[in-house]
Amino acid sequence: MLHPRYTELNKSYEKLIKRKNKIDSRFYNGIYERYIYPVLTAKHAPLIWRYDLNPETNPHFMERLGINSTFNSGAIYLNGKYYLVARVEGADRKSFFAVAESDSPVDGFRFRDEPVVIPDTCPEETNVYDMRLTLHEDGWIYGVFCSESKDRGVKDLSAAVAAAGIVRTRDLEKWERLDNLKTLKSPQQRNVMLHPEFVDGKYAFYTRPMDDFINTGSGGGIGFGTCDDIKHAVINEEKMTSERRYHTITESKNGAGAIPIKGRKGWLHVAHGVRNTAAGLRYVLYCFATDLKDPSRVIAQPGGMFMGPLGGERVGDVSNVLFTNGAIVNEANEVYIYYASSDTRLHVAKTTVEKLEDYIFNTPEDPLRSADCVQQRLDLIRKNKEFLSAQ
Ligand code: M1P
Repeated sequence: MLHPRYTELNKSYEKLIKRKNKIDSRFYNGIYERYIYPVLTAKHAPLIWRYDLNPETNPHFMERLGINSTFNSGAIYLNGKYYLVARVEGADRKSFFAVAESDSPVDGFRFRDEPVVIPDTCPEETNVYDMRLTLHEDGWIYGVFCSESKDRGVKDLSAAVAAAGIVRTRDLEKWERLDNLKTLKSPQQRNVMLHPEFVDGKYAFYTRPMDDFINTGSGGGIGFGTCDDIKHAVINEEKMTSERRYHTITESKNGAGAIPIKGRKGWLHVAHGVRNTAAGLRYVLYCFATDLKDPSRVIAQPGGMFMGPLGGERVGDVSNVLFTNGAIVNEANEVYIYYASSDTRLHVAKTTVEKLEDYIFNTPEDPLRSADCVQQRLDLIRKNKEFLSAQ
């Protein structure tokens, strides 16, 4: 017999999954629209992941395996369906991946019954998270994620090593694990993603060289490198693309976000930038474009942030964080950016390829100094005054 609580919880679960999302009319910037409800939360985790339904072994109907959060999600559009491969974090702090799918880009995401099983080929791997999904021109869907292990070389208990794990699949069901990426000059890597096209006949990755697990140290920003063999990927040389800069939103670190979107003028990137504050690290999203033929070369980078945490987004397990590792472009050229807030839940924002490109190529660059910022703003104000007086 089913516990009466189950029926009750199941009802609210179904209500949550079927809840229609709405554009948040309180927000406007002309660049994108935000939606009121998150598309995934811890409550979207199916009840069968959390409860033992058998009253004989669970007479009090207790949650046996809690879910803490569902956030940073890879995203892919296949045969008219929207798929998210979310980072799901258990109450035990370990993350795993799970596929949620919907016919709509903004609501209705339902997790498949079982999480993704990644071949367990690295015995030292403790945690996996933040998968970026690339539908590559070679026909495979690749997932590049952070594979974290304990750093046994130092005494500090919390010292860890981040590497880029690589899997591939045809159907988001069966996953083949390839070797972790090796970058000969960078001791650690996180926020690595595979470019969707071959570059000079090679597989191309955006990387994020780091000296340390948290601090990037000498790592100057988002790197780029190519390799011949995706099954045993080795990058000898990383070029810098979008660099960290003093007194900007990328001062502490930055990292690739969603797989680049092919625009008319360039590859469009939505990445994250991090600065340090008295209240801790602040993560925001920012954009840049790289050259269509040479995707290592930044050709436009609007100044400042594209999106920062607002209202309730500001609070969570790791507060003051917006992060993305997935966006979808559908056949109408609508762009859905799946962004997580404060390492707790996943939201969606909507724009179009045309608008994103307009934003990236027509927003002024960061002039890097207050005096020049004033001048930049004065130019805008004076142009507007002239325009208004001509009306
Ligand atoms: O906690 C904020 C983010 O921190 C990391 O990002 P980065 O490597 O740029 O510091 C990641 O662990 C990410 O998952 C997390 O959201």
